Parts: sequence; C-alpha cells; structure tokens
Amino acid sequence: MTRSPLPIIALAAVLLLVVLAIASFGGDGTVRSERPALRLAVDEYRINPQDVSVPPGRLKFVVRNTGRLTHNLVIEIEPGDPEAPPIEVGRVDTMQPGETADPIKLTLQAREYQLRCTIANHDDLGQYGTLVVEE
Ligand SMILES: [Cu+2]
Repeated sequence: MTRSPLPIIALAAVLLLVVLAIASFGGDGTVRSERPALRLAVDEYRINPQDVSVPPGRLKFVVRNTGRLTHNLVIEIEPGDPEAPPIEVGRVDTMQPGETADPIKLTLQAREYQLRCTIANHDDLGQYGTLVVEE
C-alpha cells in the first residue's frame, strides 16, 4: 500500500505560506526597537572607546564614570573660525566615581564631533576623543 506524496507536498506548501505570512507580518503591529545607545566609559584620563563612528540621526549617550575622580563629557564641533572656541552641542553632566549619568539624546549630522572632559585639565591629559558621524 503506497501513499501518494501529494498530501505531503500540500502540507509543505501550506507551511511555507504560513511562514511567509508570519515573515511579512509587519505594518501597524510592528514594534520598533530604539537605536542602540552609544555607551562610553570615562576615567583618568580617557574616554573609552576614544574614536567612535555612528550613522547620522538621533543618538543616545550612556556614559559611566569608571574612574576615581569626577568627570563629564562634552560634545563639541569646531567653529568655522579657527580663532573661535569650540561650539558645545551637548553635555553629559559631571559624574561621581561609579556613577552613570542620565542619558542625553542628540540628533547628529554627518560631520566630525569632538568629545572631551572639561573638568580641570583632563582633556590636556588625554581625556578627549572623536565622534565621526557618517552614512
Ligand atoms: Cu575628566
């Protein structure tokens, strides 16, 4: 008694359609995940990682002070005039040792930003970095 393979093929076709239907299910029921945050650690006297590249758009900064002194993180751009001071576009407030600051969100254009700690002379001691925003 041989069975026709037809029911198996039909079952496979139905399963495929179900899989395709699930895969294409999106629309209004879709849950959009937020863009991943940029996580940085600051200590004496570094920003880690020091050089970061991200795509343009909104970015959440999550910064933790892993050092033994207080630190902050300022996001700046170079002004057109080389004599002028950098232009601050965002700031993560001073963090105590072990503290993670309240995250800040910035909408970033495709360009280069400078990162640094503005407490005392920490930037001169090496606590700076770059954030390159590019497609
Ligand atoms: Cu610092």
